[in-house]
Amino acid sequence: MRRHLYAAGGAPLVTLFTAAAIIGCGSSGSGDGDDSEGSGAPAEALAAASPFSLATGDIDDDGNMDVVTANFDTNNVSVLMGQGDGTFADAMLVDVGEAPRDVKLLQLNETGIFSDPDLDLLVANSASENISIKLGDGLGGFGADVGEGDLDTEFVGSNPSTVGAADLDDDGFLDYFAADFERSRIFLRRGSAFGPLSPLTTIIVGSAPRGMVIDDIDGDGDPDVVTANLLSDTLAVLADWVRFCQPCVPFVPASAQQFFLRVDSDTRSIVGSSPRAIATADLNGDGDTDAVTTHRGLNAVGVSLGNGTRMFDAAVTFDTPQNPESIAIDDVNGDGDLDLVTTNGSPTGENISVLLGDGTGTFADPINITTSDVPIPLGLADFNNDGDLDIVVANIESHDVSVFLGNGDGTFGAEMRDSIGND
Ligand SMILES: [Ca+2]
Ligand SMILES: [Ca+2]
Ligand SMILES: [Ca+2]
Ligand SMILES: [Ca+2]
Repeated sequence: MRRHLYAAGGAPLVTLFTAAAIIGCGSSGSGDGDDSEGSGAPAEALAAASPFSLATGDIDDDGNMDVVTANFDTNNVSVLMGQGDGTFADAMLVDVGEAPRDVKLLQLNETGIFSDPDLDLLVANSASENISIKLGDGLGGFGADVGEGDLDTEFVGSNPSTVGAADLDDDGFLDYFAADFERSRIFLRRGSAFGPLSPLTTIIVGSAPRGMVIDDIDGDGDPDVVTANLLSDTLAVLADWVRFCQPCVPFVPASAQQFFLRVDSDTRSIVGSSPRAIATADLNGDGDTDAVTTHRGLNAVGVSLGNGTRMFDAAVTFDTPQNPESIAIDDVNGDGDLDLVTTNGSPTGENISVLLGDGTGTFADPINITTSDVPIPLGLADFNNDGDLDIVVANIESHDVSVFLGNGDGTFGAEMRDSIGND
């Protein structure tokens, strides 16, 4: 199952291989290690922890899937080039802002004056309260900044936890946004040929947005932003993005006006009990996008079926081990039905769960994979090119990544570890 980030007119801008790689935008489908339900600051036990987020993609277009991790305590991103067998070459480090919490691999400058088809890095820095945009050279190097580079410190407020980019206003340029956990809002700037140059817009989304994804929830072909709001137990769907000038000056050409983005539809669905990570896909095959969220308090994932509007049905829960954190959606056993994979147990437990789907939105009891050293962020991709999806996690405690090669039947092989280069 491939997931798409949308460009102008709804055409796929870049195809990512896992729901977790979006982003989510936590995430992406992927969670990123924040354990403090109230403040948004990482819990004490994880204060020096790293890496909080990962993303997958073929950075150098050699057919082998690669991984990047955002390293909270070392203020950098590790670039791990896959070798086609589940292992990675020595990590390359890219400096970013302070305390990076989320990383996405996206094609950020497909359009514009510096356009190229290479995957780029988009990072939310929680302590420096900004985002980093690092353009890839298609070889594994990430250096040049786009637009305002590391952007100014006011870009994303007090605690950017997840970051994303999509062409929300359909002008052909990606728009940049991040969810601010503490201030319960999204901060965004419209994109331009030069990168994210426009004035800042803020939108309140619900209390403590913890997870965020971009997907077409209402089926109109345009990208919507969905946040999972930890303290209000809701999902917010932000749709119908329009640009507007402020102030609109008469007789001044549009090119000289300042345009903001506004959202004209903000819909909340109650999904219950502190949703954390979120991922989206059509889980029951009815053509409508569905959402799945992790719920630590319930030790369960919640499946909220969509109905083609901007609302979701009440969540149906499926048990996981203690404290599910990150989630990814894909078909791990190759039967055509989407399955769920979670990491569980932070900050003390250590396992991964696979919940096989039956194509109706129902999931079987978890198959658990015992791990160590607190895996939190999660990705699914085929790292050894055998056609079977594999799992990659980043370990908060040991500061490395682990790959579990898939057997194609929902089971996975032994843990294979690789350094992320911050030893
Ligand atoms: Ca590669
Ligand atoms: Ca559906
Ligand atoms: Ca399946
Ligand atoms: Ca594989």
